[in-house]
Amino acid sequence: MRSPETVAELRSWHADWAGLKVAVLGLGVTGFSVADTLAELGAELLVLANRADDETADLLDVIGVRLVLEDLETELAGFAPELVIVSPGFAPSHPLVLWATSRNLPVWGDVELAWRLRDKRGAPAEWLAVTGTNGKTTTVKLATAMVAAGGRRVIACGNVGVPVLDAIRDPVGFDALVVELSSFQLHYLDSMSAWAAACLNVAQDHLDWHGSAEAYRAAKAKVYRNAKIACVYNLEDDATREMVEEADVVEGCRAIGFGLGIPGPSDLGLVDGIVVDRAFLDDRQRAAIELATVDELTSVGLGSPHMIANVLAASAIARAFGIGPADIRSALRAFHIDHHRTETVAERDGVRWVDDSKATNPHAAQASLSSFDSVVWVVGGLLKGVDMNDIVAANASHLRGVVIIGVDRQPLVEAFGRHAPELPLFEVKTTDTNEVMPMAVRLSAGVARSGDTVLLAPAAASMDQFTDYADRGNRFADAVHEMLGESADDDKPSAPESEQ
Ligand code: UMA
Repeated sequence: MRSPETVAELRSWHADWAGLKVAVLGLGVTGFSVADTLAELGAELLVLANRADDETADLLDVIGVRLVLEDLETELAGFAPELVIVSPGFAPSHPLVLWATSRNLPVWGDVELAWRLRDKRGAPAEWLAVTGTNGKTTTVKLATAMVAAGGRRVIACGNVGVPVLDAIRDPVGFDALVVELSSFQLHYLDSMSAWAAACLNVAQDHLDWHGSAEAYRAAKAKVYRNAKIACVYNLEDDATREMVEEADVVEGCRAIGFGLGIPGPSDLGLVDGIVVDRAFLDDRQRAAIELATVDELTSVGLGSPHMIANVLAASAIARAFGIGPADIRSALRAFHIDHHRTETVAERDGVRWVDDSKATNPHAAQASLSSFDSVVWVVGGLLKGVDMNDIVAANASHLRGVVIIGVDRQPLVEAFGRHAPELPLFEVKTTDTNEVMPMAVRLSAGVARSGDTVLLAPAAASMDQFTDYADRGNRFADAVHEMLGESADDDKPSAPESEQ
């Protein structure tokens, strides 16, 4: 039996993983990538999960790894692992995780394992790490496009959908990985030393998983630990600045701020409608470099304040990695924003129908609510333990009406009763998934007036009634088109990258 100290010293693909007894918790995208990697390295594996889809279970069988789906705690104890690797869906309070932590066993996430194994192909890629409550995926895609425009080999991975272990094993090899990190992944990550690290913003989310707002913030703050070149933070979000101030970083690492105002030296920001870098140039006391204009951003759907903030953060990351201003500009001009992010799906009789299904928490929903004057708000889903009173109170004055969907409706009904008792309020009570959106759309149409926006910005996760946020958004758009008698959009998006 190897001691926790010996296991902690396994820091390379070429270290001695053979025969190491590893329990892998979960068999989704993450669990499979972990099992597949460690099988290649000759470890002795047991995968434990409450559920697994048949296809992944079959694949596991093909690579000769044992899976158990019942009596998990007994099986885990019987296996007596030397290391436990946890999928992000497993909260620290999960009985299997508690079993391991209470025995002082090393408990890592897949990203911790990937960091340790990143030298498979010789000189490892640098990591450009992005976290935050909202905007992660767009920022990761922007930064990836910028680094690629600069002629470097790069991949977006992590919470965006491609497990980091798949990226580090890719035969192509990369100069940089742009890694989207959720708070779950950060909780189980300790060794990473990113080239550049960014936390875009921090608002309440995932309190049920983390147990408290403090624990959620502490997980996010880990993105900056041991950063090498740049800690990118949001000048308009004090929590991100405080995280950078408190972080232990590699000597010489710089703090780079981004915000929508005029930038100080070492910041990126806006001057007269121009996106400028005042951080990555020698004469930053007196000069700044133009990266793009707000008009250019608007023409590719990146003109709203929160999108400009994402552009600034991505630019800071790319500039920290040595990408030139002309490459950043060309990446921005060619950028395509993903579906379900404040996407107008129809306009008829002065009413605009907008799908922001990606707004899976109040912070994201607030960003889109602020973009419209008079709104019929379609809200609700899995609230994840987050309080809805603030967002209801803050927006009551510019709502025409509200349509509440999802299984968790009561907290919303109460919040509206408290802060907007006069507002027309409708509940979609059906449990038939096929009926939820058609009903929500009919109710919205009944209350919307010319000049209004009907906004699907649920401020909640989708899994109570839909497969994921993309399914929720697609069904909304379909229902709108159906009601308006239009044919549905033919370039319908596929599965989402991540659900916040
Ligand atoms: N499982 C159990 N019991 C549990 C929880 C999970 O048995 O209590 C098992 C099941 O076998 C299940 C599997 O674990 O099939 C699922 O594992 P998982 O929930 O950790 O998800 P993965 O498929 O491994 O996907 C994860 C991320 N999922 C979560 O964090 C919940 C994906 O982000 C990510 O893209 C992927 O790793 C690759 O890194 C999703 C997400 O919703 C899309 N992220 C959240 C967000 O963005 O806010 C954090």
